[in-house]
Amino acid sequence: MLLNQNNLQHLPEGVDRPTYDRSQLTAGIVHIGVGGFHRSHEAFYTDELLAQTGATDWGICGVGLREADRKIADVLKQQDYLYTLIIKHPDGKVEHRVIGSIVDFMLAADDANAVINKMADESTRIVSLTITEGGYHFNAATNEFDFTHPDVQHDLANPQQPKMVFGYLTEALRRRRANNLPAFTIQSCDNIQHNGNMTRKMLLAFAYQQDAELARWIENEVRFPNAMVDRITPVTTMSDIAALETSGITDAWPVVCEPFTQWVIEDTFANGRPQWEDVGAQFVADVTPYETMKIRLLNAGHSVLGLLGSIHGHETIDGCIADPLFATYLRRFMDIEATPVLAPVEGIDLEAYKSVLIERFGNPNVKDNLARICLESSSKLPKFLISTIMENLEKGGSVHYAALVIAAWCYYSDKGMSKDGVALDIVDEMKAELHQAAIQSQVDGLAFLKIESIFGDLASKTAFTEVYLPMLETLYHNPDIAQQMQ
Ligand code: CS2
Repeated sequence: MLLNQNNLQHLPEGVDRPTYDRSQLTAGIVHIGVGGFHRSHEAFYTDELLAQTGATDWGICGVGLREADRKIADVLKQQDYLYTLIIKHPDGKVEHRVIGSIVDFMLAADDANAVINKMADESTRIVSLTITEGGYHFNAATNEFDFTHPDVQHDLANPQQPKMVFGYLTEALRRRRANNLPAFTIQSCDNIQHNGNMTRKMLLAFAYQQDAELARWIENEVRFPNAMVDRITPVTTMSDIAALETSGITDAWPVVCEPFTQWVIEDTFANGRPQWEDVGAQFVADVTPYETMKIRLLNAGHSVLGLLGSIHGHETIDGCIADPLFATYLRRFMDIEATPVLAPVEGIDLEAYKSVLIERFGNPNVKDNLARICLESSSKLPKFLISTIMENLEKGGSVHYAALVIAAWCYYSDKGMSKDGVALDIVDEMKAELHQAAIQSQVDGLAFLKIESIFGDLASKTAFTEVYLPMLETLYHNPDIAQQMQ
C-alpha cells in the first residue's frame, strides 16, 4: 500500500499512524535539514505530542537548502509528507509508526523568497535546525565564524537571495522586525555541545557584518536553547525499504532507529513552545552535564569502536559489541578514562547509563555501519575524545585506551583499509590532510598529532606521546589491533 494520506486507513493492522486531523495543523515550526535524525527525533516527539494533546499549532514545515534535497522534496510530497519510522528492538521486534507531524516541505532552490516569507510568517514560532557541524561555518582553529566561505560572502552581499542558513535566518528576522512581529526561537538539534550558544554566536557574527542594527535586535529578541539530543539513527538501506514493502507499506524514504530516545532542552524560548515535556522530553536550566556525559560516553564510545573496529574488520557497532574483546575494551575506556572526567549528572546513575549504552550499541537489529560512525572524524574527535585525553593529562589520569584509538585513526587515515586489506570508505573534509600527516608519521612519529586544529598541543605532551608512539609503531609492524587491545 502506497503511503499517503488517503491510504492511511488501509495500512496493515498493527502499524501506528496519525489519528489526529492533519488538515487542521498549522506549521509553528520550520525545520531546516530534514534528514534521518530530524525524522526519528524532533518530528517523532512532535507527532507524539499532536497525537496525545490534540495541539494543532505545532506542525512542521520542512525546508531543504540544498539542490540535493530535491529528491527528498519529491518523495515527501508524493507521500503527503508522511513517512514510516521503523523502530528496531533488540529482541527482533519491529514497530512501524507512520509520522504525521511534517505537513509541508519547501525547497529553497525553487523559491528562496517563499522560504524566507514562511519563516517570517506570524504562525512560525520556532525555526529548528539539523544542518550538521559543517553547516555552522565554525572555524575550529580560530573559534570564530568563518567568513571565507563563498556562500557567506554571497549572502552578505545578497540579503534577499541567500544560500546558507544564516542568510535565511537573518533575512527572515529582518522581515519579522519590519512587520512588528515577535522574533522566533532558533533551536539547534545538532549533536554539538552548547548547540544553541554556537548557533547564536555564528548568527550574530554574520548579522553584525550585514546589518548591525538588526543584529542588535536579534541579540535581544531571539532565543537559542541548548539541547542534548539522542537517538541512534543508522542510514536507511535498500533492504529496509524492501522489508517494509513486504510488510505492506510502500515508502520510498522511511527512517530506521532504536527504541531509546532522549531530549534534554534548556527552557528559553522567544515565542512559545510545544509541551514536549508531555511526551518525554526534559526541560532543564542547564544542559551542560547531560551533553558532556553523552558526548564523552556515547559518541566517544562510538568512535572507539568505529576506528578500532574498522581496522579489525568489523562492519557494524553491534558486530563490535558481539566481540567480547571490543565490548570489554569499550567498558574499560568508559570506566577508566571517560567517567573520571565527568561531573555528576542529577538524576542519572552513570553506571547504569553506561550499561544501557552498551546494550543499545549491542542491538543486533540496528545495523549501524562503522562508515557512518567514522564519517567526519576530524570534526567529531576533538569534542568526543581529545577533550577527555586533555583532562586526564591534567589530572594524571590514564590515557592508554584513548591513545590506541588515536594510533588506530592514524593508521586508518594512512592505509584506508582494514588489517586484512579490505578498503574502507573514508569520508572526511580533512581526508587529504589526515592522509598526508599519517604517511609522514612513518618518518616523524608525531606528525599526525601535529595537526593542531584537531589535536591542539597534544604532540607536546610527553605523558601522552610516550604511550602513543609505541602503540603506533607496533600497529605499523602488525596491524592486528586485537593484540594491543588485550
Ligand atoms: C554517532 C552519532 O555520528 C556519530 O559518530 O556517534 O550519530 C550518534 O549515533 C548519535 O549522536 C546518537 O544520538
